[in-house]
Amino acid sequence: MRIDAIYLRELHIPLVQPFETSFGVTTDRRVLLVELKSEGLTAWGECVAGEHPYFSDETIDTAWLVMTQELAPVLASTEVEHAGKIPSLFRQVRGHRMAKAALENAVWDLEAQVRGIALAELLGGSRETIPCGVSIGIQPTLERQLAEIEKELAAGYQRIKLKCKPGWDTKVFEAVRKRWPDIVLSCDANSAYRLKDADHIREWDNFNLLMIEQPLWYDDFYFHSLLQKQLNTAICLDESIRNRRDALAAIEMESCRIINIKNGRVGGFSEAIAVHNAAQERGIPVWCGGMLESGIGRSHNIALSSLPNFSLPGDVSASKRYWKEDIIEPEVTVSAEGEIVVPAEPGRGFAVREDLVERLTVRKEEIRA
Ligand code: OSB
Ligand code: MG
Repeated sequence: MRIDAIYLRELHIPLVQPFETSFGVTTDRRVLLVELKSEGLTAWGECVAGEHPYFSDETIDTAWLVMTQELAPVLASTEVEHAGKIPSLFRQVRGHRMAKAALENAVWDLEAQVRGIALAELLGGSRETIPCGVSIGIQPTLERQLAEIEKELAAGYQRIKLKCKPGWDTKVFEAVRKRWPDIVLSCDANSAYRLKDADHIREWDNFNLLMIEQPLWYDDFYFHSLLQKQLNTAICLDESIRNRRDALAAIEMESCRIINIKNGRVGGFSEAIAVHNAAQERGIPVWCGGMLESGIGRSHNIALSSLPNFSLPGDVSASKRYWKEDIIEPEVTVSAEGEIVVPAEPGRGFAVREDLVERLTVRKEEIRA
């Protein structure tokens, strides 16, 4: 596959409602897209880095820099035979996994088109539909929190994940369980607690949570393993898992019993598949996380979620939860049973609305060999 040109684009798109986590509030997204041109085909990638280095140390500005200065020129001057070889092409650059993923995933998208098969099939996926959950941000009041849950349950979602932080945790779980004793419920602290909070966190064992996501430090395994020993509820790691070796360390140390896979966080589809396989071989279920993606990243997440060990509902939900108008068509929809159909057409299975992308673009750069 000869790469004719790579375009980086920054789009500004407001979210339909603010999304609050323990590390901050997002109201508008700066979406970084990769547009890959190859022999008459156009493939896409999305960089999931945030506007600020709060979830991870990357931002869309660091990603732009590393892509334009280091990664994209290397990719543009290489005749790629298989997307799975991209990680070795980028190996000289340390870190910057979200930047690498955006480019690598565009190559997978391209390869699926070239071969005329669905991206899900190219990745090794087998599910025809994927089970969907939602991640609900921290709300201004308990009433609003309950109303949001009610709305998403009515929409069919199979699992509700509540963002939490000190002061917005036990009393919320208590109120939710009182109203809905049987729904599949989990929480995500995004590293807002410390080991000294273990007694407090242990109270959550009363709420039959499916998992507690990333309660402690964003880069930790050891203290999570100490916490997991004290809990009945499974810990799920998100931020800490950067690659397959991290997954092996976390599983070996019993730092978690479930793993959230985000293809951006681990550096692209190749490593995401490696994490998936390592977890599967050890009996650890995984699910696909989300990063408030536009339709492009969302369609890539759907393809990834079709792999067999993505057995728990993911955070891959409908376009309309985030966007007034998505940049793909059709937009992503969720059935009344809380499922998304994995497209069977060649490539991503969702067309990019290039006119809309162009209108929303505020920065663009071309990279050629
Ligand atoms: O920790 O999973 C997370 C959004 C931004 C950054 C981190 C996270 C999240 C979410 C939202 O939970 C997932 C989504 O619906 O895209
Ligand atoms: Mg998380």
